[in-house]
Amino acid sequence: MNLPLEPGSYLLVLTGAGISAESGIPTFRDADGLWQGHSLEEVASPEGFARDPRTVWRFYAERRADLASAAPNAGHRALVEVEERLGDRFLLVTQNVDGLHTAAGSRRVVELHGNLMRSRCTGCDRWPFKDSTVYRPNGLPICGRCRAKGRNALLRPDVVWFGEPMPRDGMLRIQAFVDAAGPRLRYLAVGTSGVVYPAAAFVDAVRGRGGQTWLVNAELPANADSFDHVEIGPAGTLLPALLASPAAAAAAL
Ligand code: BJW
Repeated sequence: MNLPLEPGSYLLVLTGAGISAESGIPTFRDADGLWQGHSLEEVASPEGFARDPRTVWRFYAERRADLASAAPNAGHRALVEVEERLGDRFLLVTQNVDGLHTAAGSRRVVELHGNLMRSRCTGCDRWPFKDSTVYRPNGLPICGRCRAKGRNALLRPDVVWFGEPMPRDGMLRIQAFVDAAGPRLRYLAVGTSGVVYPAAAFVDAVRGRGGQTWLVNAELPANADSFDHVEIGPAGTLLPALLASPAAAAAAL
């Protein structure tokens, strides 16, 4: 199938962990949804961090280490190509914190759940900063600025945990894009289980405005019934065909 992008149409894409699976990055819920026996809520919530910051930092340090050897795959690259055709009529919203869309060359990206390779302080308002440090298993990172003032505030990864709000600028950007697109909006969700809000509800918002909706996923997600078109399979294989330009799609016939 080819996703028809008539002249003037807009494409809003939502990606989840599934698009990075073929880059070797584990998804959250595919196996048993556990990390070393801990539930996702234990390692991805402010309450979990307050209770056991060492375990939470071990989870993120391990993922930082894994990311060092990961590279974008054909699914990421297919999204770069369609962005090059659509320009400002394209917006990519990712729930992933791995930065692989940007590494592939995507430019119009909203990182809805933050970025794994940034940290911020839990005690002061210093700006989030790039941080690829794989903190030692038993050490806890302390903010250097707070320490200089005699305080021991912990650093935390600059990601969005359960119960925390989405970045305001990102949500405003999505709203402005949807408003500009009006009835010319096309929506594509890729590699996401459709259980985490607000992202899981984007499809209903688009349909409520008369936009058409597509899904590419390895299996039927929780919100599959909300989509007009569903393709089941690996994103790295399906996306290049779905998003091929009309000329490329015709040549492939
Ligand atoms: C492939 C594939 C291949 C595999 N090709 N496919 C409304 C109703 C009910 C609950 C809520 C609601 N509104 C809010 C909530 C609460 C909560 C929530 O959604 N809870 C539900 C779980 C019940 N939401 C929140 O708390 C959010 N905050 C919020 O709403 O704030 C409101 C607020 C306003 C004002 C003030 C204060 C608060 C925050 C959610 C944050 C989620 N954070 C995490 C961690 C991020 C950091 C990190 O990475 O560690 O985000 S949790 C985790 O889940 C991560 C992911 O981005 C997210 C989604 O997971 P994803 O991407 O879908 O991955 P998987 O593993 O679930 O699925 C992968 C899929 O890919 C599978 O289907 C595979 O089949 C498929 N796949 N290989 C294609 N090759």
